[in-house]
Amino acid sequence: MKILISGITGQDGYHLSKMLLDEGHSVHGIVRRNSQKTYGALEYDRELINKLEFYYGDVTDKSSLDLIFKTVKPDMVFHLAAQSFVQESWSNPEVTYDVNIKGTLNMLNSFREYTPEARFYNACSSEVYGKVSDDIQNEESRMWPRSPYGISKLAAMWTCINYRESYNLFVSNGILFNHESPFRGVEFVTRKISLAAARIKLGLQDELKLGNMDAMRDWGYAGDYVRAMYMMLQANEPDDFVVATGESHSVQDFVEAAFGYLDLDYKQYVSTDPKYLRPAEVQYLRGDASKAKEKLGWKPSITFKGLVELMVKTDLERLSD
Ligand code: NAP
Ligand code: F7E
Repeated sequence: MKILISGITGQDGYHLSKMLLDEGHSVHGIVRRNSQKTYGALEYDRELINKLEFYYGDVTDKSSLDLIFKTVKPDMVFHLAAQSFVQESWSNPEVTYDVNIKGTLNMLNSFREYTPEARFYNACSSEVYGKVSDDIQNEESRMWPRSPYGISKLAAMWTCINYRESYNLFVSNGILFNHESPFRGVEFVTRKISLAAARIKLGLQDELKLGNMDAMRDWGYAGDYVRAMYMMLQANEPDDFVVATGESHSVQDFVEAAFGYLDLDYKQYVSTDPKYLRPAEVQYLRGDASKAKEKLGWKPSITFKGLVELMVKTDLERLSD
């Protein structure tokens, strides 16, 4: 099959394109032109870059998408492109709405125009739950986003549902809870911690400043979550699915596990800095993936401890090379 991925240079783009190539598909990615000609998370794997087809485009530029859809004629589309950093969404709300809402609308319109028989995955997020009303969140839980990012993901998700219902398209939303890996951007808290712990161990850094260490997240492994995306597009019907581990841990738990793995006493290095606090915080998330387990047969493969150790170990190895 021919597969088109927006956001291919991000963490999930890396894991997804690798998995789809292994499955024997031809993988095509939309990349933004940048002055350094870098391929983001894909830069860790030059061999992978050489197996992918790239097209310059931007999801805010509909004409660039039209050209790509016309050229590739994909059988499956994974729409991952987004301004994905929650903190940044308060300082750049317009870009966040343009890319995440209008960008999704543009992708859907090109999809509908050129490949209406194909299948479309949209990357929604647990940030739509925000101020949670249930101890564990599923597809029916109240959605009360707490950031411009969360609002944009809610609007994009409903745009996808509306296109599915209005035009009979195969469009599915994955409501994915936080998922991490050694390919995670360094501004997100898990990678910020794993990289800092490795650097401190090697004497390259002597402190780590964080924001709200009591925030709790349901952290899974990105490699498992891209498998769920693919399963959604192989199902008989389009639908919306929560993907999560069902466990919630605090930022503090992550710090303790990461530093503990390297036999470091985190108290000597970690402190808080108000500049990393958010105007409105999502304090707690824990997802119920029962529907994905029952209907898709999906389940996660890596524990919280296993994930932390994988990230710290990889950062240590990369720095030691
Ligand atoms: P990421 O690492 O931040 O990657 C985002 C990707 O979007 C990058 O390839 C980026 O390209 C691209 N992009 C940004 N603006 C664009 C634009 N205007 N036109 C075209 N491409 C653009 O994000 P991720 O962690 O892989 O997440 C993938 C998707 O899942 C995102 O939609 C995110 O919001 C969503 N999500 C993520 C999580 C998670 O825990 N990771 C959970 C739920 C939902 P550049 O390299 O050029 O910047
Ligand atoms: O923050 C707290 C912070 O930036 C997690 C994105 O992939 O997942 C991600 O969004 C928590 C928050 O991820 C620092 O306040 C403390 O409570 O790693 P994060 P996020 O905001 O949960 C969702 C599901 C997405 O969809 C998003 O695209 O950690 N925290 N201290 C910190 N966070 C950061 N970044 N940096 C700190 O120093």
